[in-house]
Amino acid sequence: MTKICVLGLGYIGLPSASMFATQGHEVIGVDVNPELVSALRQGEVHIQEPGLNMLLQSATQSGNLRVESAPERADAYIIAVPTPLERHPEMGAPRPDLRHVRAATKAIAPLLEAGNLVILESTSPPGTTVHVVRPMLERNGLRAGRDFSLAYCAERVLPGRILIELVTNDRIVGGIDPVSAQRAGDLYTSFVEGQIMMTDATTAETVKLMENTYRDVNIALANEFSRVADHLGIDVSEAIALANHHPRVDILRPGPGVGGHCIAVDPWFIVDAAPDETRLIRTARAVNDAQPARVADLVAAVVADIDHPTIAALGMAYKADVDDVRESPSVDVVRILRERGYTVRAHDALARQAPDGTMLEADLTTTLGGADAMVILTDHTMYRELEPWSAGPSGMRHRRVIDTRACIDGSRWQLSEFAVHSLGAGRRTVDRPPSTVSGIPHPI
Ligand code: SAJ
Repeated sequence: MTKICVLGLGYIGLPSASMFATQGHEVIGVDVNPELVSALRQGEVHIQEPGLNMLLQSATQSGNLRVESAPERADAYIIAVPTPLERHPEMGAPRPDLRHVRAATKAIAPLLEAGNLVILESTSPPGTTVHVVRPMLERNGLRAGRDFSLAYCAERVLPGRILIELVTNDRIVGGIDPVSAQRAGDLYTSFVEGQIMMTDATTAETVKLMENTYRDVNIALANEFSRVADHLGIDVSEAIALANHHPRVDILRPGPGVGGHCIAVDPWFIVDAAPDETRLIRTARAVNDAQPARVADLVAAVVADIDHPTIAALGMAYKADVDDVRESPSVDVVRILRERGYTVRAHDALARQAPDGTMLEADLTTTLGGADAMVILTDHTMYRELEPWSAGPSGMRHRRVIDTRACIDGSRWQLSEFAVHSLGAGRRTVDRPPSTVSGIPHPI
């Protein structure tokens, strides 16, 4: 078995370190956050991810996982630290921020010995492994390829399914030479059941970015189709469902914007690497980044006839059934509405705090009680399963729903005399006014 040092115990590093430990490797999990280190040593997991708690327990109980604040000599080093963006509006496009990658590489360099393997897992701009990590590791005289192996291998797991996809997904491994790729691939075979494909490091880095950029551009297309549907007065959800019956069409879903620390971030790594070749990618980013303001405009239109309306915003996480509020478009929508003077109560089914640390509403009934409009921003299961009478005994003051994820059955809510609006719902709002059917019990 191999002694592995994993640097960065976040969404990817912690599951990976635990997975290697349960497979019998000796693993030192390293993080620079002392609170995180002590929490993990107590077996407390800071990430809401199905199965992760149990995996960490079994990894710790196996005696193969030790959590430390600094790296130690090992046979293999895996760098899984964050690679955020540096956003300076005056600078134009956001730039990749590699400070954590550089810090982790600097921490490893003095420990490096002949025969070691170093793998960069962090999503990184093309060329990071070869032009940033490699020279830093070679400062002590060892040569990558000759004395130690160096590879790149990003994960492609879907938050909410991390433990499943860590095992089942195919992996792309890129080496600075074929031996490095092979050695890294061999290490992952200890738990990866998917296909492991080899290439060079820069190609592997670019492939990861292409995957997420592909998704961002296609989400932008769905969002633009919803604008077209509003303009034409047709229902975009119906149109997309029909179009996706074509054997080679798979249009994604409109929403309030693109969140998370990947899809909204990674395209900028490609733009940064090839600024003159990436007009489409930039435009798609602009389309998606314009969605929160578009949702705020829709909310404003729906409550335009009400003095000092109160808005109940449901869902602060960036996507369904996760508690991650980082880079969430929901947070942008709430911020914009509040900047415009609206009273907004922000609730989330899973997250307890907004990114700025403010507490979110804890009780849905209280959040909805007396509100003039409810805007669903994240399609958590709790919200999908909402019933029109969910607003509790006092109920909402006005029965208006803005469903930005098209995740509730609008016709059922209309039967309870709710006016239902959503993105690209042209016809649903215009041709199909809420029908009042006598005999249906009033929801509140
Ligand atoms: N979204 C839409 N409409 C859609 C799909 C998504 O508005 O049809 C929004 C979501 O609400 C969310 C954002 O896009 O705000 C991103 O969600 P996501 O589920 O597309 O992606 P992530 O960030 O949770 O995970 C992605 C995945 N990449 C791809 O699907 C190509 C995952 O496989 C990656 O491993 C992950 O990024 C990552 O860490 O890179």
